[in-house]
Amino acid sequence: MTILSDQLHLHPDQLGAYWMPFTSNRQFKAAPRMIVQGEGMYYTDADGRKVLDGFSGLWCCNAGHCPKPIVEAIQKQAAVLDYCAAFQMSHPLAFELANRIVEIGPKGLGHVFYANSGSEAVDTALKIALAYQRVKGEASRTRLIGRERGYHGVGFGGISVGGMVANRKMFGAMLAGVDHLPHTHNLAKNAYTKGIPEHGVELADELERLVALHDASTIAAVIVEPMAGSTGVLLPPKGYLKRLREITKKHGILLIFDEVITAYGRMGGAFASQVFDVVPDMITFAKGITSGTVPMGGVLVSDEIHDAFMVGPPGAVEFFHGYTYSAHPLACAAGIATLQHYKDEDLFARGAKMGPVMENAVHSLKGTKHVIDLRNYGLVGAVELESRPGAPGARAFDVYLKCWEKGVVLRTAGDTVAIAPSLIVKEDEIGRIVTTLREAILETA
Ligand code: PXG
Repeated sequence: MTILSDQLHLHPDQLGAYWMPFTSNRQFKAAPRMIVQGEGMYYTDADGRKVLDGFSGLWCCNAGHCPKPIVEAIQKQAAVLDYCAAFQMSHPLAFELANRIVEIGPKGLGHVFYANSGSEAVDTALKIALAYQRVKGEASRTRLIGRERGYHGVGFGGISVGGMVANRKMFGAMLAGVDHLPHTHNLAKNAYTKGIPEHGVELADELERLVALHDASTIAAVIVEPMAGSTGVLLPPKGYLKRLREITKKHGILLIFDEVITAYGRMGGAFASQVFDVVPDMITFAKGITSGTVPMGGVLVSDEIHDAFMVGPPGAVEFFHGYTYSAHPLACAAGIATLQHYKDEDLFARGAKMGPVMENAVHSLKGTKHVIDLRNYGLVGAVELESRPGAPGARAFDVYLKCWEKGVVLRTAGDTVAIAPSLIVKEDEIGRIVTTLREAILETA
C-alpha cells in the first residue's frame, strides 16, 4: 500500500511493513506513539499534542530538537557536497571536525576514527585494540573484557563484551575469548546516593582476578561505560575508574571508555573522562556529536596507538577497516555546527548547572510508592521501582505509558525509569517531568 508522505494518521494496515527495533511492535501498532515534529524540548505527535521530551530523543539530542544553526549547516551542506568517497580521498570537513573533537577531548587522545553509530564505534575500537596489540608485537593479546550490565551496542563485538542477557542469549557463541567484570550496582550499600556511590571501588580489583585466571599476555583491552546508561543509570563507585586505569596500565591492557551516552555534556563536561579525571586509551562516541541530527559515531584514539600503526611502506593501507559512510559530509557538517553550538551557548556548563536541580527533583521522589532507589549525576536521573513478581520491567513500562499520556516522554531500563533531558532544559521543565513521573507511579499498580 502506498503511503502519502504528508499523511499523519496511518491506517493500521500501513503499520506492518516497518519492523521496529527494540520495540514491542504489537503493542505499539495497537496504539502508535507517532511523532511528526520536534522543536527545542518538545515533540509534536500526530494529533498535534506537544510532548515534553525528557530523554533527549535517545540520549542524543543534547542541544534540543532542530536547533537552527545545526539545521542550517545540514541544509547548506546537502546542496554543496552530498557525498565523497571515504577511502583514499576525503573532504575538508572531516579534518575540521576531527580537530575540533580532539581539541575538547582529554590530552593525549589526538586522533579520530569515524563510524556511523555507537555500535560501529564500539566494534571499531575493539578492532583497533586487537590490531594495535598485534602491530606492537603482542599478538597473543586477543581477549576482550567487558562488564555485566554493560551496553555497547548491537554489533557482534558489542554484544559480546556487553552484559545484557536479552541482547546476548539469542545470538549464539558471539566473539570467542571474552570475559566480564562484575557490575557495580549495589542497592544494599548505595541506595538513594546523590551522585557518585561510596561503596564498590574493590569491584575494579576483579580485573586482577581475571588477569590471574587468563594471564595479562592474553588480554588486549577492557571496555566499560563510565556511567552505564541503558541498563538503568549505574554510576561508577568512588575511585573505581581510577583503579581500573591503574590495573590496566600495570598489565599493558588497553582501557576503552564507551562514552556514547556520557560524552558531549551529559555528565557536565565534554567527556566523562574529564569529569571523572581518568584518561583511557580510547573513547567511543556517537549520539551527542551531532545532537542526534545525522547518524555519526567515532573513536578518539591515543597518539601512542595511532602512531604504532604508522609504520611500513608509505603507500600501504595502515588499518583495514572503515565504512562507506565514514566521515559523511552531512554528518561532519552537523558535527562541526553542533560543537560550535555547544560552545556558543555554553551548553556543557548549562547542563552542569542544572545537575543540582535534577538531583533535588529526582530525590524528592523518596518515599513514593514502589520506589526502591533514586540515582543522579550530571543531567541524568533514575528512579528504580520494585519489580512485579515474575514480570520484570512491566511496572516501569506502565509508568512510561502513563507519562506519555500525560505529555512527557521518558525511557525505561528494566524497572528503572531514566530521565535525561537536553542541556537546554529549564528548571520548571525538570519540575514537570518529576511531577508527572510521581503521578504516573502513584497511578500504577
Ligand atoms: N554504547 C553505548 C554506551 C550506548 O549507550 C551504543 C553503544 C550503541 O549506539 P547505537 O548508535 O549503535 O545505537 C549505545 C546506545 C537506552 C538506549 O534506552 C541506549 C542506547 C540506544 C538506544 C536506547 O538507554 N545506547
